[in-house]
Amino acid sequence: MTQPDPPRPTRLWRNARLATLATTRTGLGLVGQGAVLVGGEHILYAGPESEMPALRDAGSNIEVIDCEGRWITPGLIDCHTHLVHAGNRAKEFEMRLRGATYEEIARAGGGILSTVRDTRAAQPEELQRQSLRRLDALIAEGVTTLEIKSGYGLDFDTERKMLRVARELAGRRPITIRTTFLGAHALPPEASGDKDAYIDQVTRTMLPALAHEGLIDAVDAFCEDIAFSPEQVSRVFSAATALGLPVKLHADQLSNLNGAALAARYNALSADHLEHADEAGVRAMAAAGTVAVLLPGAFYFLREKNLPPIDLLRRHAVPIALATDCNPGTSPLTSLLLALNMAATEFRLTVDECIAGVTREAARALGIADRTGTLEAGKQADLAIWDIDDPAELVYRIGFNPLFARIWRGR
Ligand code: DI6
Ligand code: FE
Repeated sequence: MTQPDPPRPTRLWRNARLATLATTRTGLGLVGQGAVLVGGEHILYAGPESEMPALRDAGSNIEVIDCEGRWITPGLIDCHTHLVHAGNRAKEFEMRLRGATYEEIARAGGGILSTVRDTRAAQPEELQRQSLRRLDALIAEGVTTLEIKSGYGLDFDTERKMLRVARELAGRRPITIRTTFLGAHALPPEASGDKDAYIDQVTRTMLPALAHEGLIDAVDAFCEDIAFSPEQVSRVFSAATALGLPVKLHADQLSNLNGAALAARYNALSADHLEHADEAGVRAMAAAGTVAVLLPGAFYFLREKNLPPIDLLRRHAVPIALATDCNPGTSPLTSLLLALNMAATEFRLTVDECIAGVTREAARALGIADRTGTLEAGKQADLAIWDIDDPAELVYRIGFNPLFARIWRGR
């Protein structure tokens, strides 16, 4: 079998400092005088300029960009969002300021269900319009890959509408979108309190049909007293696994229901939140290779007190990713850079952990580490170029965007 010709070099970014995040290097994989050579959509070389292979054709057709010493990182990856939804919950925010808790509002029919009402009522065009505004805010900070969950439909038609709108965003902007089916997010009002019957509908009707339509990259669930039990989540995960779909879980956010261990039992890509996870859960995640996705925006907005078990995650070498959790109820956050600062300030993550958490480890949490998340030959040419003097500035600043340029698949 003949190998296809390697792609021809098309663009070269030179005179740059690189944070490659390459696993073959330590820390951020820093390169002082670096270059990134791209052929079409893919990286051909990323490393010291002095070691770059000689260009064929004397570089005649290659566009050369002098970065003037700026920093290049992999394009950022937001691996946990509920970006597609209609309306907002500013009124509930005011109720919480007057003393109501998130759980109280949810039990009284507000919370997730109020966003379900708005999302069901919105035409697809309107849902797209509202979602694009949030998407543009993330793109402006160098995000090149984004996960989007359903879960504000809770009926077949609206879950499908959300997933379709999510997928269609990729046609409207230069970005990679990964869609996650979160049918088991909350119990819809028409289920009249029967969670088991609703889970039947999720596993027997919604999931197979939406998977058949090709709308699902992964399956998520909310494991919590106000949502679904571990046993109900298991049924969702078994159905997903039978369809060949990877799973992930909103685990141990508000209480410890052993969600981390449950996720690990199904070889989940990630277990997310984890404020109440214990050592048994962390051990299970380590053994299964499940990524811990930490969501400092939700921790901040709910004024949580329980920190995720950072030291246990480190001790057991569980990979840590970070995301915005962009959603109208617990994390109305559309800045991944701010999430970095929060993760450092609230969780005491190091700068290296923060930056790896929105690049290499976030790619791993989405199961696409072979395609993006680092500056390495063979990966997609997803780059962020920054006007900074040190990578720590990406974590240190609050509400300042130093992005200089953003490249998605070589463009
Ligand atoms: N956990 C969360 O933090 C969000 N969903 C979830 O499962 C909250 C979603 C919302 O309140 O609208
Ligand atoms: Fe979430």
